[in-house]
Amino acid sequence: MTIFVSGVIFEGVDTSDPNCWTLDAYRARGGYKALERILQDKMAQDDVVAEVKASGLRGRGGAGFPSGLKWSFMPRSFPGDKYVVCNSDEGEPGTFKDRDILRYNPHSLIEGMIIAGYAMGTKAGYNYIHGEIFEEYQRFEAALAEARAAGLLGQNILGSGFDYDLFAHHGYGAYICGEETALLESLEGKKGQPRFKPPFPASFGLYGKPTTINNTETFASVPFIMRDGAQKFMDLGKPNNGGTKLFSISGHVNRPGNYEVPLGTPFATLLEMAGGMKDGKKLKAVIPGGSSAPVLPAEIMMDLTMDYDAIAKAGSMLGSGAVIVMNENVCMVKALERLAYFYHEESCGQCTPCREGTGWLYRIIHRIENGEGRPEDLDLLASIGNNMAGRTICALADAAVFPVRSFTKHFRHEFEYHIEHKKCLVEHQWC
Ligand code: L3W
Ligand code: SF4
Repeated sequence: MTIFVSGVIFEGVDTSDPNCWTLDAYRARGGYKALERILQDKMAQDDVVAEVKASGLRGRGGAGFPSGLKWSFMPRSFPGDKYVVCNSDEGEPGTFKDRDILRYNPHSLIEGMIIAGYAMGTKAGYNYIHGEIFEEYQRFEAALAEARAAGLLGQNILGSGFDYDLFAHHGYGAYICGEETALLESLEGKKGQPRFKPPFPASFGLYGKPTTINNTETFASVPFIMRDGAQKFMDLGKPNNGGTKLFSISGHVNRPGNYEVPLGTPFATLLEMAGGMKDGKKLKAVIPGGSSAPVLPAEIMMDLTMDYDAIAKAGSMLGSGAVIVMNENVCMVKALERLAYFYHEESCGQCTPCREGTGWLYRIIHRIENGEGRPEDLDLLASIGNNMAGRTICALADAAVFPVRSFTKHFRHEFEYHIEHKKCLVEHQWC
């Protein structure tokens, strides 16, 4: 179920209209006006970057890195090719927002990527789309064809002398290809494994050339900023947390779906928008930013606002905005077992602490869940986590450790009960 409230990207988009994605529908909503103005006025590249900086836009893929700052890293005087790349490899458990941008409003992404290409002096951009989504990939290709036919892509865009083209690339479904350097390797036709950073893609990216990678939602926010102004975008959110954010709400709520709301919206309001708790059950815990983000108990969540700083202060991450809601019947051992399996399965295997550690974490949690836990297991989990986090090429190992640490911190009694009594503390149908 997809429900959009209002905001920057989905303002005016009627998702029940099968043609809401088309160029005509996008233009009727004010689409491509920002690009036309930039090209007609021959706006200075630095001024475009400055506007994005002033908007306070932060990366919507997970890290929340300031987007304008990232754009400013692109070396202006670099003599060879440079690239803009969009990360539509949405694979984080709980996250399902970028696919709806591709499905319902693909031109917002295309316009954002053209503006980015102009601002950073590039001639080509690529959108890497997750391999497990097919209609969205086809929809994006169809939107690209419309944009090309309308002279919005290709040579001499809208008679401005600016040449730029965009290409879609369909991945194969590996979670790790959402890590930016693994994505670049995969785009180059190699095995999708992360590279060491630094060098960052800003200096050594696609084919070793300077590259700016942003998430789908990040690029799709740019047309609004360039049309309505940085200040208006900033004012929608709160200081250091400008604009709106798409939250993918899943789990035990009455109306799961995507909700675009201003950053800084109280979690309690978001929960209400999603219809409240299903079957009148009590809220037990929330993962506020996708499976890599530490879980928080209900009593902490109910006092929080949904923005990068508030969630970080509470000890978690806003991440990609995937809000996983768990009710009182969820066994936290079982939930963690499922997450641990995911990271074990998706580790690319090139770092020993991650390849071996994710397997150890999963097997230990699995035995606790299955009534074979040992008294020393919680200490063992902590020790393995300490030998993984921060010791690997990419953040997947950390992402596997964060849930283990947070689940065993906030819900330790459930793990202890499982170990001691060989059964579950909560009433449900799984363990
Ligand atoms: C140049 C520097 N560039 C940093 C760039 C860097 C990247 C961005 C952020 O991980 C997180 C991860 C997941 N010079 C730079 C520089 N950059 N310093 O800034 O970098 P970083 O390393 O903080 O993060 P990351 O590697 O992009 C992303 C978390 O997001 N996550 C994942 C979600 C997954 C999805 C999905 O499936 N689509 O969204 C969720 O929480 O764990 O911590 O561009 O190059 N000095
Ligand atoms: Fe691969 Fe894991 Fe190392 Fe990342 S941390 S590069 S996923 S082995």
